[in-house]
Amino acid sequence: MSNYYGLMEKIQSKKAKVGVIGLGYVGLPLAVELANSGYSVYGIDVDKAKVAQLKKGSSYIIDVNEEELNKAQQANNFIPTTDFSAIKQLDCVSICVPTPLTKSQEPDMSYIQSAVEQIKKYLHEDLLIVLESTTYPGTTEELIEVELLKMGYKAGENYFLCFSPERVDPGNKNYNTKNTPKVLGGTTKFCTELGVLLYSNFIDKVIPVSSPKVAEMSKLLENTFRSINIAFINEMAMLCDRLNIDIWETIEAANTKPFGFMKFTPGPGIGGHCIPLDPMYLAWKAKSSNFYSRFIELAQEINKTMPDYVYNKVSYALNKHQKSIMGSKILILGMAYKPNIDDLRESPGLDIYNLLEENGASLSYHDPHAQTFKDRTGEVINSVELEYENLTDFDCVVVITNHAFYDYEKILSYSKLIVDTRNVFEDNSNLKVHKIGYSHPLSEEIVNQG
Ligand code: SAJ
Repeated sequence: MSNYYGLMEKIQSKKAKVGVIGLGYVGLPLAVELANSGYSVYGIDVDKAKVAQLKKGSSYIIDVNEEELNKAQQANNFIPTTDFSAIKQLDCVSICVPTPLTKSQEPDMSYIQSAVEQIKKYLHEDLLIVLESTTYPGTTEELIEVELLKMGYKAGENYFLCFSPERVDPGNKNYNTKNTPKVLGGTTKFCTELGVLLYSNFIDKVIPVSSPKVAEMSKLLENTFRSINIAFINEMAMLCDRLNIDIWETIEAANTKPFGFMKFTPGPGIGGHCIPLDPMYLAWKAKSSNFYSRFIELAQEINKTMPDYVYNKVSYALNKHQKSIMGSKILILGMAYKPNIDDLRESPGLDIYNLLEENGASLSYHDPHAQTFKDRTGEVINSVELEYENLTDFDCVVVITNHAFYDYEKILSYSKLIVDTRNVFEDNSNLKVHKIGYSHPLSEEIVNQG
């Protein structure tokens, strides 16, 4: 029988030793928050360089400042290590490893499976295991509960098992690990209670649900909802373009409705570690249950076509000046997947860069945060220096990511031709600006060009 009450007391008194497996954008903030709330935390990662950097008190995660990291280490509450045998002495362990997609767009569970294999090596009675990695409903049961049962460990009896989805939004200055409400579902009532007790000691609001599956599904629902709504507004942008109606003005008008409407904005496509991937986990699970979710697949398809739409917008704009993509000097401003961060994962800017390059553009990019990337041929491309006065040298400037860094008045004043994918130039009277979700009526262009 479990020592449920003993573990409860250890957690409540913060005598419990807690481990975090995976020290990325989810695990490192979690580990530091846990440590600074008074727990002794082992941060376990397979990447020796990450562990070495952390040991030197240096953070590689935008949301973990070195002051917080050093505070945890000075209190001897945070021990970074590559040694999984630390699990032997842990009372609780959270798994925060990646859940990417394979090349065939299926869930890649290898990181979770590797973490579980390590836990199995050092498993002991009364360990509380919390999986945080975003995954399809049923993962906690299939990859952890079933596996440990084969070793004689029954969740809720001689160890405890929960799922609690991460809700980290990198770069978000308002929401962090501590103040973002956290959903948590345990395999049994005891599991849920212990998981809620631990997480409530360093997170402001913890929401218990009846099972790991509900917790797994809630995360995918959140992000699939977002993907579908972004796809919808992207499709409306392409429609409004065709109708010479400004989608951006239309959205602002609709957004005055105080109920029953939620604002999303068109863009060059969707990037990041969540929105392009999470819905595919749900679609895969649906398909494996003989359920085909048309919404999810259609949303992915529409979002994936946005780079082509932007490419065609650039081609249309150059054509108005009797120019072609081939041979035109084009500058992309902003390559990161969203403003004011350096993350290039799945960024649609990369697709647009490749499309323009494949079609013969003389291409450069600038990004104040994402200084370098590899193009489709694997060549390293570096950001150019930005001199606003030199924007006149380019046949077209394409705003892909609207970083706060940019002086948009200077961009407007010095550029000969602009394609705007973020509505940074709201005024439609300037014919040198072509934005997604709107097209100048032909009559206007003829009149204005005399
Ligand atoms: N995007 C649009 N139109 C929109 C919103 C986003 O085109 O109306 C694009 C962005 O440009 C970006 C992509 O979608 O390329 C994803 O943007 P995002 O704002 O969803 O940012 P992410 O990927 O960092 O999403 C995270 C998610 N957080 C977690 O999964 C824990 C997401 O659930 C959050 O809603 C989101 O942050 C947020 O609200 O900032």
